Amino acid sequence: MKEALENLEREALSEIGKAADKDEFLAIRTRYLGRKGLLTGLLRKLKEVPPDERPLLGELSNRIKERIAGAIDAALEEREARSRTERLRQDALDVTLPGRTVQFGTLHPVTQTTAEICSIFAKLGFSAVEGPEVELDYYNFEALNIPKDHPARDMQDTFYIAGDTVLRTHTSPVQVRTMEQQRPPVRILSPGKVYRPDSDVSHTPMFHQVEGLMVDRDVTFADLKGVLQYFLHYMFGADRPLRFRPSFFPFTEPSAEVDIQCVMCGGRGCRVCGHSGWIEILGCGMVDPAVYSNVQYDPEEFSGFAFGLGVERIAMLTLGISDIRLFFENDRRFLAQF
Ligand code: 2NL
Repeated sequence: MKEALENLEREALSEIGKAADKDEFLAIRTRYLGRKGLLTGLLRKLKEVPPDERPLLGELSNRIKERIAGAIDAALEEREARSRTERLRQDALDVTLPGRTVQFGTLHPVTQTTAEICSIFAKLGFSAVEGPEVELDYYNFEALNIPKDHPARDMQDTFYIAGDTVLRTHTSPVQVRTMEQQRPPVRILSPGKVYRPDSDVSHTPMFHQVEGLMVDRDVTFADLKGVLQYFLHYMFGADRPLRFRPSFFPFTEPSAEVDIQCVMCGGRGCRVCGHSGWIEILGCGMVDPAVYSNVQYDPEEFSGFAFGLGVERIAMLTLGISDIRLFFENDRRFLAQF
């Protein structure tokens, strides 16, 4: 009996030594230690041995049971530890590796320039207003004192949607709509897209404008000059010479255009400024009384000025861009530079 028990232990330990995976260990446990297992089978024969030998054999069989169970547990634990170490080795994280760089987008240079223009005028109390790009003839032309036979209304200069509907050719209609809705004091900017059927090296059929309008009691041409000089000195530097030249627009009287000294050649003359040393930067003037009558403002009580400028042109000058078409190709190598 004793020998049989010792053989059983030896065989069990030898099988444990050879087992390859968890299932095999569990199978060994069942086969030797289970309720119908080999050890239980041997113990059943205990009643056949003389009673005085039973306690020792019982004790021996208990120790064998514990040793087999212990060996299985130890082997399972060792396997578990080994596979944990292997997993850790494979999942090793090198915290000294450089991180993956995140590619941030950038605001389009036209968007950046529009925002900069608006933020300079904001210091003077101007706030931005937006409005429709598909506009009624009335707001785009009629209310601005642009007569029916004016060349700006030509098919060549305006995208017509229908008889009375156009793509706005400037953002002035937003300002007319604002004046219809509120009485002076008015101090607004109207940034946005405008459309004209031009397409060549210096014109795109869609471009961006910022217009401004200030109407109040006692607003004079001196206010216009002061406000625009303040803006241009912020935009191009306080030492950049300016000049106001007389001009004409149907919606302002008197009207002027403002030039800055050429930023490329410093006034000596180059291709950018057409060898004049000056670059036209905006148009402006005192709002014509004919416009006030269309929005029920009393021209005896109120006066004001308005101006309009092209954003692409300003962006080209401040950012050193030579071709307006670059703005609309959306080449990331271009866009990522700003
Ligand atoms: C230019 C000229 C200008 C205006 C726009 C304006 C708007 C209202 C009333 C009167 Cl509601 N005037 N806008 C005035 C003068 C010039 O733009 O050369 N733009 C690129």
